[in-house]
Amino acid sequence: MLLFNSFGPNPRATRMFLLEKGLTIPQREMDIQHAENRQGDYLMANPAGQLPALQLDDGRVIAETVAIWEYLEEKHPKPALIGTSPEERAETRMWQRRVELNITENLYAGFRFGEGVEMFKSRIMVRPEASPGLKAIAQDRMAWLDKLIAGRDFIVPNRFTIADIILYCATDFGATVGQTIPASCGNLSAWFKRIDSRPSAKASLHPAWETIKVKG
Ligand SMILES: N[C@@H](CCC(=O)N[C@@H](CS)C(=O)NCC(=O)O)C(=O)O
Repeated sequence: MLLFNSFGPNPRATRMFLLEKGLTIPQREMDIQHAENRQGDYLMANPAGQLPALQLDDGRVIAETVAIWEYLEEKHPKPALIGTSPEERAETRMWQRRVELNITENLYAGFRFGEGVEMFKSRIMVRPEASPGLKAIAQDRMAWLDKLIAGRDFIVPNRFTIADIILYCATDFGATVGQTIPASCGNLSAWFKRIDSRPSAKASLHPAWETIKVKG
């Protein structure tokens, strides 16, 4: 297996997932700042042109962060970061979808069409006029989630899961690009500190973050 790795919150989330699992996979480093991922061999392997991607021993390439994690969890069930039963897995996937569809996808698109527009305009269709609205939706949905997680340690009750990893890496990134957790969100802020104190949180940061000054 070979993991295509880079700076960025999705590859970082995958590094955090691997650390939590205690897994080590050989890696090939890609330079997303200079769009190495948007050309040549990499596009043949992953037509979406994004990181991370996992090349299997039979040559197949799995892209999309959660698809990679689902595969790895099936191969290495312990410790479970998705779930140990159909019920637990369904519950995790429900919260994962809520986190992604309401918060993280809007936060990331708000960044790509805003602060990231110069980097992304030659890579994808960008809509700068949509950036403020996308950021506002992410903020509004964080306030929604804040109420739902009252009294909980994690996004999914009583279990650390991929929903925590996804939201943590997005909000840590967000805080360095002008999209902080709203000050009114006490539950979410406490949750963030809790996840931030896990060894995998710091250890998953890419060394480039010190230069770029963005958490990824
Ligand atoms: N839907 C993809 C998104 C991956 C993604 O956005 N990757 C970013 C890094 S966090 C990337 O490759 N950015 C560089 C680019 O799009 O050219 C997933 O879930 O893996």
